[in-house]
Amino acid sequence: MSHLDGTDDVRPVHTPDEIRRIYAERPHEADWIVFGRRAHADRRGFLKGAGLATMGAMLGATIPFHRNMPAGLMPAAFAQDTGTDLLKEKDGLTVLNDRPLNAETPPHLLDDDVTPYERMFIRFNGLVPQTALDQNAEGWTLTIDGEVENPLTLTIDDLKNNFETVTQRLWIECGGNGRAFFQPGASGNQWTVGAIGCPEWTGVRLKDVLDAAGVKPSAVYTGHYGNDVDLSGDPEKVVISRGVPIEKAMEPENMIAWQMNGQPIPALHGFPLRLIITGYPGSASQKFLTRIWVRDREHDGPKMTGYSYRMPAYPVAPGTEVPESDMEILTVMPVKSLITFPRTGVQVPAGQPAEVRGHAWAGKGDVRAMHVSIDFGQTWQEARLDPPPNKYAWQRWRAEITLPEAGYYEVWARATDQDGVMQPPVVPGWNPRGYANNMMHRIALFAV
Ligand SMILES: Nc1nc2c(c(=O)[nH]1)N[C@H]1C(S)=C(S)[C@@H](COP(=O)(O)O)O[C@H]1N2
Ligand SMILES: [Mo]
Repeated sequence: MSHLDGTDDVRPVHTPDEIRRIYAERPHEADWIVFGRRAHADRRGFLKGAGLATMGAMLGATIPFHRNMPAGLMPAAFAQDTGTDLLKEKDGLTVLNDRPLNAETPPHLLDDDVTPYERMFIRFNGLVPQTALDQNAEGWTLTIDGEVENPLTLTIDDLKNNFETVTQRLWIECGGNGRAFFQPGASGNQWTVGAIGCPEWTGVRLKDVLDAAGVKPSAVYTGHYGNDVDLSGDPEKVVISRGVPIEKAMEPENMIAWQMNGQPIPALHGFPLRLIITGYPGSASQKFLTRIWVRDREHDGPKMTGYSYRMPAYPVAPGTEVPESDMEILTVMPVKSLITFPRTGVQVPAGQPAEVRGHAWAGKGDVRAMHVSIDFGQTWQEARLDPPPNKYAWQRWRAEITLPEAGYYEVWARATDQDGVMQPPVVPGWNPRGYANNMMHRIALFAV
């Protein structure tokens, strides 16, 4: 049979937005609703007849393996409207992948002290959940269970009414930020320097909520869950579920947030609730938060095990095949900084002072010092470094440089953490998946 038989019956009648909504709300009837009046599944649940023809017409192609397509599974082609709608208000981000959606911010657009929505990087392992796209928080609950005396199921109002509300600027950096510079390269999003941002979050302390649940002495680790959906569309599949040691979870700066920059958390950043775990890779900061499972052992959810967010337990030569048993969980992010002004490649007047500025941060907490070099690291001048407005916010630094004569220069920027550990000039500690690259940021300047 030709799949496009009876084409007069198969005009697309739903927009991609409608299709996504129907699959989210009525998965069992979705094929029938979306793909036509005469659509019906056969005994094994596979779509055939006019429904299949409609689906083919909407895809603009026949489906050679249509016999294997499960019923009720939205075609991936409709699964996420990428690029257009979702990124509408984002400003100048570089899209690294559109399925799942991943986009980073060029460094010169990260100059704000508080990163605005428009310039906050986006990292997804799966699809943006429909609840977030619809800004629908109705009936949303957060469950705290596992190794606790009183398991809790809290509404957002419970969080707002029963715990102290706090507002803090907290940076989030993807563990894979800087991956693009590793040689040999690692698979995954080729983040350069822009998978970092420091918005202002409002919510409650994770610690207060865990205290209310009463963490048992047997607690070892947390396990975080959200309601985002796997790329396959399979609602049973957990996309990512990471956790942190219970001692880390109990630090007072971690938050369960419902606002970003004074507004409900936008769809792309975790509406309606997200966790913020300070100083750790961004993957610990679960978006669309529905559950925190307090565990009596190291958490083993998706992306917690194997090579995900793990580093070799010892230094290895680039390209080494490291056995899985020698991989350790990446925890505290290394000290790092960015030059956010001026933009790389611009001209500045020779022989005159010019301001260079940016931000510095460290997973351990405050950055101790900031230096810049205009001579490829021969000499260093100390920059003015502001204290953070609160712990785990990034810190503003400024330096005045003078490029002595016309020509090509590079500005290198180097942060030093509390223990005197500095950013390296070259890529540090090669690792199989390309995490935790904190090499110095540098920009090109032409003095004229
Ligand atoms: N539910 C959920 N939470 C998630 C992720 C995800 O894919 N799903 N990605 C994590 C990763 S790897 C990072 S770096 C941050 C990115 O946060 P952002 O997209 O708000 O910038 O979210 C984390 N939380
Ligand atoms: Mo990440």
